[in-house]
Amino acid sequence: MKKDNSRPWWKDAVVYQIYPKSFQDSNGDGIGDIRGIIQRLDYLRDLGIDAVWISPMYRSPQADNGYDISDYCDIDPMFGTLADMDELIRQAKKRKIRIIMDLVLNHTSDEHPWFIEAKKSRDNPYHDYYVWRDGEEGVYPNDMKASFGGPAWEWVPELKQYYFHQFAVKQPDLNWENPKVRREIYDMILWWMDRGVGGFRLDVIDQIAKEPDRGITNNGPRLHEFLREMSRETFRKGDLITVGEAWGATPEIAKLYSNPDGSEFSMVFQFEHSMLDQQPGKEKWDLRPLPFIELKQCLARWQTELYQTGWNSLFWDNHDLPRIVSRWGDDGTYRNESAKMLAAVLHGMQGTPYIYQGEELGMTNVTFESIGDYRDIETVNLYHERLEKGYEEADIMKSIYAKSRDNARTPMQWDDSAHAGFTSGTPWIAVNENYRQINAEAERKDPDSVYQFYKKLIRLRKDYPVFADGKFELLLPEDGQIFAYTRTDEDMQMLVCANFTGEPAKCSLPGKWKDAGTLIHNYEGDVCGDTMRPYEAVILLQKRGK
Ligand code: TEU
Ligand code: CA
Repeated sequence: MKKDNSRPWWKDAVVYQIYPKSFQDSNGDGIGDIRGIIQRLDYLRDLGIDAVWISPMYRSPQADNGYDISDYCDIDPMFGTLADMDELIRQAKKRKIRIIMDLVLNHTSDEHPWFIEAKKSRDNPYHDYYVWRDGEEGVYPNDMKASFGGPAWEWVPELKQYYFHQFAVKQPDLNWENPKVRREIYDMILWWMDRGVGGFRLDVIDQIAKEPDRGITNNGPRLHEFLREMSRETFRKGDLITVGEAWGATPEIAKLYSNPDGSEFSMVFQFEHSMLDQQPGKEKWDLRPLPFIELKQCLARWQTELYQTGWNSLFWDNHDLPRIVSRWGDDGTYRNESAKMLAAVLHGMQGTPYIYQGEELGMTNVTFESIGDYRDIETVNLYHERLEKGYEEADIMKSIYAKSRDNARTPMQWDDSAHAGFTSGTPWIAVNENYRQINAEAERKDPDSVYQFYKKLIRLRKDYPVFADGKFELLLPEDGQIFAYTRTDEDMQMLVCANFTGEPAKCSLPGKWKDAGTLIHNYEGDVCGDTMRPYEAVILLQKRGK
């Protein structure tokens, strides 16, 4: 199959996300580390991915598992050393895997030297690196709230000022209006580029250009000006993959982030689809069943709007989201079938797919008995906040079981030995009990496993350009069970057809395609019948003009 060489490499790439604390521990302290990642690079090569995005490993007090950085140019001792990082980059390169670092540029830790200085006096040269407002103790500048609970303002009595934090109290927001802050950040990015990093994921990048006095957090007026400046000063000097995390993106905004002229990022990582199973206008904890037809409409709209004008990331899971097989599949009877179905539906679309560690095994959510077993600051704060507000404990736990970020953060399940082969010590967060059935070693031996299905999907993307460039068209938009679409390029047309439910579904689409080739299918046997079995999914391909 002919490859279009004018296409940037990352349009044919598949990215794997590692949450380093939970991936592989190499020294028995119960915490995953860089040496552990190096040990597992051959596993990743076998899977066939092109790049690995690793959640932050910089020096950090770990108030938010590394999303609170106290030194951008060093590795936290918990994860290893800078020399280990260099070795990881080198070892990954040998296997043609690029390392994508997670850049947290909206805020630092309150233990960052900049903030320690900033807090010393109003005329300290670092004071203006952060966002301050005068005030009186107990009288907040306004009623803005922080993401992890409580007000977005924290009082510093010595200065008689508040600092602004969109996340935890220990995550003060940086002041991007200050050109010195921007210069420091660009120099730091260039320093990592020199070390051989292959790309960056930009944490909550839509929130950097805040204007708290007007209540503006994301999509501030100067956002794209800052991003273009950053890109010009840094990323564009190399052949990098850059991905901007943007909860507040619309397709219009995404076209700016991922403009094919390369002025900002390679692609956008947006969450519209992932908020559909929460009550509108409420929080993610306020559950509602997934409105399936809206999901189709939402994904289809992004496919259509970004066609040739932008580029999307494709993902179900990350370190902030519950496990997709538990969320929108069936982690019981049809775990294997539904995990594969979800993979096929996602990987058939246009964009760069992201696989979150363990997703390729069909890892599931956890239900820890007590809040004491949870580690995530967001989950723990939510629990106490809702108890205080008078919610029933059982209801709170129900939300946590469905949506806690710790669902994604339990250790990677490598094999059926103690602690799933993740550590020889005591893991920092408990292992999911089902590791004896669900683990990488077993799935690599089993030709019918979720792992093998993912591996094949990754391969298909490399073999058939229609995955990267085919135009998307949604079929059967009103069907309550079937998710079906075509992708069409100059030569080929591909059909992705899936039953999104645990009940048989009427669908004659694959039948009409009876002369087409089957690229992948999650059941044995024919696909030509007019009924699709529970969670059945197939991808068919034919020459155009048929
Ligand atoms: O997440 C952005 C973000 O908005 C999340 O806090 C989100 O609201 C929440 O996870 C939904 O449950 C990024 C990182 O991915 C996350 O891990 C960090 O905690 C956060 O930024 C702060 O850096
Ligand atoms: Ca360790």
